[in-house]
Amino acid sequence: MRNQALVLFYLWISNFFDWTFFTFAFSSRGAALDALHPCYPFIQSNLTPVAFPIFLPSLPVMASVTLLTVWASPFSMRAKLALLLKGIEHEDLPQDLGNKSKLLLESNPVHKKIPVLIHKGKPVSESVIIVHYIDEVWPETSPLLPQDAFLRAKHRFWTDFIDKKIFDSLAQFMRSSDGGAAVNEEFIQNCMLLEGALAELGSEEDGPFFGGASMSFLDVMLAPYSVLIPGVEQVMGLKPASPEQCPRLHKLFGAVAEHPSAKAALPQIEKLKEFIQAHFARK
Ligand SMILES: N[C@@H](CCC(=O)N[C@@H](CS)C(=O)NCC(=O)O)C(=O)O
Repeated sequence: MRNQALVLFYLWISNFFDWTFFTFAFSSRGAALDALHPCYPFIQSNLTPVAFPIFLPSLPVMASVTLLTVWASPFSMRAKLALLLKGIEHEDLPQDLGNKSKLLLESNPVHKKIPVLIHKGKPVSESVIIVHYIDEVWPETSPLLPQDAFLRAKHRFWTDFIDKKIFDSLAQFMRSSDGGAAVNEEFIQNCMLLEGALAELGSEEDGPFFGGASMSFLDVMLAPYSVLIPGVEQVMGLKPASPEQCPRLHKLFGAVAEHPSAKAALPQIEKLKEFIQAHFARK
């Protein structure tokens, strides 16, 4: 009876704290006061405040946005870049794909792949879906998808093309045992198709990206290739499309290399080359 009364008291008090937190959070002075709130660590970590007095010493504090990553994965790079472009505070949890963590297996039980974005305890998988999610949940800063529905469809179409054609021809080249000349040619043709999309969708006057002066959804999808292509070229002899064949793509990759968020989200080419050498180079 006494225990039941205690539990009820905790429930009541935590609801009260929750209510006051949200009242503050959405007021103009609220943001500054949030950190003073006794339940702030729980709200940040998505642990219910009911547990506050009981479990505080034993609970791990997890950030409200966590990214399960592998630094060399182009798919992880996309998610990381979207978070950085939008200035979203987050924590990276690097994963060992040779020994998958319980957290990864539970967060992405279908594919068991990185990246996984965990937001307020809820996991979102697949890089394209993650970047969509980030853009929808944090729409104010650096909007990625265009307002216009037709242009959004175009971004989705070319994203699908990047994953099905550009990535696949690059992966086939890396796996080929005959030097990969035929698939290399296919890769160049695919890059030229993408060049056409860039000329159609991105105004050169506005800037180098699909989004003009700032990165858009398609730029985030494509950015990892600015390190991946030179990496595979320098380690495995891929022949990339020339600046004459793809002038806009070359400018876009140059601009990605200079972009502060991309610099932080993408690995150094030298480091990536070591990874490619160790994992893919033909013996
Ligand atoms: N379509 C997925 C691909 C993700 C993916 O292939 N991740 C790889 C690393 S680059 C992975 O986790 N592989 C682990 C496995 O296949 O077991 C996405 O866009 O996120």
